Amino acid sequence: SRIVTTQPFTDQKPGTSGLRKSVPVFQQPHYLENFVQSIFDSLNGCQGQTLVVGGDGRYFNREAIQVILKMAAANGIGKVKVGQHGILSTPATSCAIRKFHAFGGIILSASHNPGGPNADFGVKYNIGNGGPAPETVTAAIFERTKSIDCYQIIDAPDVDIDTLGTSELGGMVVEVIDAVNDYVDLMQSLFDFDRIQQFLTTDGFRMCIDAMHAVTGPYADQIFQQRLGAPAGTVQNAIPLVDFGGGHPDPNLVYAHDLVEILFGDNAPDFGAAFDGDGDRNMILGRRFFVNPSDSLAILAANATLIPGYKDGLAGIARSMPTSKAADRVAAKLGIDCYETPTGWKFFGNLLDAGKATLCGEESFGTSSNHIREKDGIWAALFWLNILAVRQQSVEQIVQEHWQIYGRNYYSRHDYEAIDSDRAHTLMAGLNELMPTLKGKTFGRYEVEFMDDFSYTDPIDGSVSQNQGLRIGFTDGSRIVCRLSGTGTQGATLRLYLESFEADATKQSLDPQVALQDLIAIAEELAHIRELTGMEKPTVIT
Ligand code: VG1
Ligand code: CO
Repeated sequence: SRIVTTQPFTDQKPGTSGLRKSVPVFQQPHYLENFVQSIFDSLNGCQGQTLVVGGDGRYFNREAIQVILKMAAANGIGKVKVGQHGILSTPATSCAIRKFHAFGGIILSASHNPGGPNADFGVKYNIGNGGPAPETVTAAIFERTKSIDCYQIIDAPDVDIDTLGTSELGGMVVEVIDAVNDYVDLMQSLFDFDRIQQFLTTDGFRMCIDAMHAVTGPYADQIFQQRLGAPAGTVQNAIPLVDFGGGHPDPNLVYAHDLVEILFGDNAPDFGAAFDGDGDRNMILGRRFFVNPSDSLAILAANATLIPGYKDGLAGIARSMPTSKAADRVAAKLGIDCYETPTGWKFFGNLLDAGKATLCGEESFGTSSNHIREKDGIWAALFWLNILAVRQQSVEQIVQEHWQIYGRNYYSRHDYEAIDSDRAHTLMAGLNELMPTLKGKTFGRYEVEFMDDFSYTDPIDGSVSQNQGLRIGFTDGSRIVCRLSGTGTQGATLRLYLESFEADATKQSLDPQVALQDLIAIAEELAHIRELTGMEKPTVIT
């Protein structure tokens, strides 16, 4: 192996989910290598062990995999299992790490960010439980990037990653694995495939699945069309493309417009689902009906015992702090705990490992369970389909019945994307200054009960994560939350989260933007968003 001298880059701090930068940044000489070597240098005892490597197929995926394979060999890794064609969805990677008892894995993805020569790329390290590295590990990696002066790599021709099977690379074994099969087997062990198949093929039920030209195409084709018998064409945009067909592979009402048009159009099907770049997010739609992700988590929890994999009930539920409290109401009724964690899937890992939570969710279109340690888009769609097949009701009916029983947590997130960083920090600092004085103040019918900067103490290992978002809580349980994104690559993205509760079933059918208009106005009054961002309205409203 060859030792290459290098100099540190100062900007290799992993964010909410790995290191994300534009492709040209990653293409700078030594940039990727420095980060990968910093990962290896931060792992104790990885020599001789197995790693899983794959990505979402975006531009630079294949090149990065070759570099990682040659560096892994030089660093004494025993074996790398790599997804065929370099493809593995984030949930499939988590599944593989667990199934093969690997030491960890490297996922190449910038998730919901666009791909292409001038778009984004990312690298994420997952630990042996299959989940994103916790903050202790990402902090160690970042520390290492600041002082790194050399990396190790072997000189060898590129490895064939398109043919299944095993080869040797500088003393390391490379095994090219089928990207889809292990994951499909896991799904089949959790859900009633026979029942869903019958539902999809004989009951006149119609659906549309949008893979957004990202990684879930092959998975969705295999599961929905091949195994469950949905007609060809059910999965659209099914071919993964390096630039996602020029789209923004983020399954929300703005970026998944193809699917939204179909589900809100004439002769709309009964069910729609879209997934993001790396397959860990999901958006669920009914006929002319949007399911808010926070509601989705609560509804999955309330219906879990209808699903074979969860028939014995849930140990607990966990949600990220900005996610609505709809899941808390289900947990209370079930007599189980509901945990509130900072944004980012890594914070669920300990709760899942300790058996304290079975289902987890984030308002950002993320839901999953203890079957892996990542969020899982296709899993969420299957969960919904299994519920629909058992209950024989529409998506809308199921959501409305849920609200009648538990009340409705009106919820919305407003994103202001790619705003000037300095302005974003000024805005947050201004809001922060209100902290000592806001308690007890009234705004119309809302009285401030507290304002704080969310801090989380992990109940398993006692680690503390501070500054996870500014929260303003009102005496009636309503909330305004504000934080800056940790996944963007251009300027800053401000996220404003709004929530109020409506127990009265006759008042549950408002547009959330209307139901939340007073809170939206209060947020504007306190944070001066329009003035400081220079934007008249958010880029994305969920
Ligand atoms: C966003 C979401 C967060 C999610 C993260 C990674 O982070 O808000 O809930 O876990 O993306 O998702 P941020 O810091 O931009 O708000 V993914 O699918 O991009 O790995
Ligand atoms: Co993702």
